[in-house]
Amino acid sequence: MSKPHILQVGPYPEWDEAPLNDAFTVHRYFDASDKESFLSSVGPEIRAIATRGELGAGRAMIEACPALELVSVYGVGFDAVDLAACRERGIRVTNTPDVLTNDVADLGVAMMLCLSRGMIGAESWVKDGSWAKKGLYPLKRRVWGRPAGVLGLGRIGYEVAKRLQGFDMDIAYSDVEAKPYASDWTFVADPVGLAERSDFLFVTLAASAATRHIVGSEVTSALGSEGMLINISRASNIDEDALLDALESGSLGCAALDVFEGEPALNPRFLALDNVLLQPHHASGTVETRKAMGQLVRDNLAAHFGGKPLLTPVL
Ligand code: 8YV
Repeated sequence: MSKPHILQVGPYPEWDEAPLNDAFTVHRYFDASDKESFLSSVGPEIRAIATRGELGAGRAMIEACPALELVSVYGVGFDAVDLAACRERGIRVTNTPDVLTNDVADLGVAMMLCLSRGMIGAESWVKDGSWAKKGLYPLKRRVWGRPAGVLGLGRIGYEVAKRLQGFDMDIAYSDVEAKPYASDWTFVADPVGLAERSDFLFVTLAASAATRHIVGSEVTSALGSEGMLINISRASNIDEDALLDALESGSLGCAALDVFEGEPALNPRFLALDNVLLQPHHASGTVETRKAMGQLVRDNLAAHFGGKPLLTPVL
């Protein structure tokens, strides 16, 4: 039996490539120099798209594949997949929730600690000889016991809040409604109100049109000149120009960011700031989690082509 043809939008770790190529005839979009003519030549054969969270699949790609049945996303976020285009044609969509939750939460909390305690600068202090020449490293701010807010108490937000509990923090969260499983934490419906009572604000919202720029100048001002914003979700949840203005003026204390508009080509204004911790969108980037994500991408593809229920359907 001939193998189903799939379009691979971006590279995966090497351990995913062999099993993917064994099971499918894989067309590597990211290797094509002329993407448009590549799509018009292989598009008619494509029955599934295997993509990554941040790469997704836009309408033009979906429309270039008239026989498309499934988009399988390596990532929990599916905001870069044109769901309307998929719905119109009954195309199924899957993602990789759960398997990455704990690692993403870990990185968020690690960024908070790293930035608050000045660990990057402290390492330079050791390596460049400042410790010996200038003496003690400047004092930084404590984390434990301070008020923290979690904007979006889904799977990842919940795991962040659980970890913050270990630091005896005073935890509050915003979501569309109070969550029955969060009775230990304070519910604050309004993100500005949440920011007002928080020294650290984690953005853990699934991105959508409804959450676009939910963090803007009102939220950053409410967080204030001593506050820290931590984003491990999507850049679109934050008005990046407003964030940069706030960081440059000092109306927001600092920010720890794993995601950026137009990444990996981030706004150069970020690079000139010393009150940021910048990370290359790697919150799910552990060997263990990435192996589980790759397996789930393939399991969803196999379930679909085997006529079985999808494991983690979005649509
Ligand atoms: C990326 C992510 O998919 O889960 C998500 O939504 O953005 C990430 O896990 C990852 O960077 C791999 O490309």
